[in-house]
Amino acid sequence: MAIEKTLAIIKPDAFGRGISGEILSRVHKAGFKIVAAKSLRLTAAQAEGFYAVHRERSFFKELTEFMSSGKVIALVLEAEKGIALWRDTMGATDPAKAAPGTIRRDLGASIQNNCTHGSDAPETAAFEIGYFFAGHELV
Ligand code: FUP
Repeated sequence: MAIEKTLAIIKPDAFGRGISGEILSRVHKAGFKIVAAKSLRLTAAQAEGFYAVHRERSFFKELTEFMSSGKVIALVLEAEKGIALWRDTMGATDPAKAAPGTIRRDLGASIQNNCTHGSDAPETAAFEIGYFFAGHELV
């Protein structure tokens, strides 16, 4: 058994379009336990810190402006092989390339406005969960 926690974000495009409930429904249907959840609006600096690994990428400014443009819901999800399971539930980064039935394919509008975020490895999950949640919020 490899029960893993992963950090998911319902991004500003999805929150603003009122489809957070649809996404949470898919979280449950995929078999996740929601360990923690909070709604917040990131500052520009907080978005830049979260995506620091992408600092040199051409889309960094646009991405961090978008991620600080409105409220998000940050979630800690837990399941067997939860990191890969959430990546599979979301689908590929670009909704046009995502598999049918995935969140990004069904609900995403563009590579930037792709509805959700998910950690891509155990190390990034640990960093990203700690970025949004204190230890006492995860018990
Ligand atoms: P993912 O792990 O699927 O979220 O994708 P990446 O870590 O590669 O990219 C992080 C975010 O940057 C994506 F969710 C959307 C944004 N992005 C762009 O806006 N343009 C690109 O060309 C690639 C990524």
